[in-house]
Amino acid sequence: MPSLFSQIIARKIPADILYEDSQCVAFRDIHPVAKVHVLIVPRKEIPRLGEASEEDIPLLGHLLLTANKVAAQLGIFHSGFRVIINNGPDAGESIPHLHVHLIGGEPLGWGHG
Ligand code: D5M
Repeated sequence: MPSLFSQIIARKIPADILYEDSQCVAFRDIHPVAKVHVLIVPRKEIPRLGEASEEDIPLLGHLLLTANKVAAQLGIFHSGFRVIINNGPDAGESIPHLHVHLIGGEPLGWGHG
């Protein structure tokens, strides 16, 4: 069974998709914790960061550079933004498909995310 995010990537479940390329897709988080809250998700279904391997190093870098790109696209590149990856239960990871949270659009306290 494809993950929820794979179903969004396959357009089986609707989402506000802002960016996509051959390796990843970015769409707005359904429960935003700040004015801008986007998820950057690899097409490859890696369950979580802790299960990424050496072969995923270029993909992991690509996800971070995509955060830069989407931040610029949304006009928050210069005001600042935060990227977060939740890994496992204590971090509150709820969807077992690796995703980078891009958060910003307002001053962020440490309570965000
Ligand atoms: O983050 C999982 C995130 O996924 C959480 O912030 C809500 C978001 N989410 C859940 N369902 C959807 C849909 N259908 N569209 C967009 N965003 C969604 P985690 O790091 O696992 O806690």
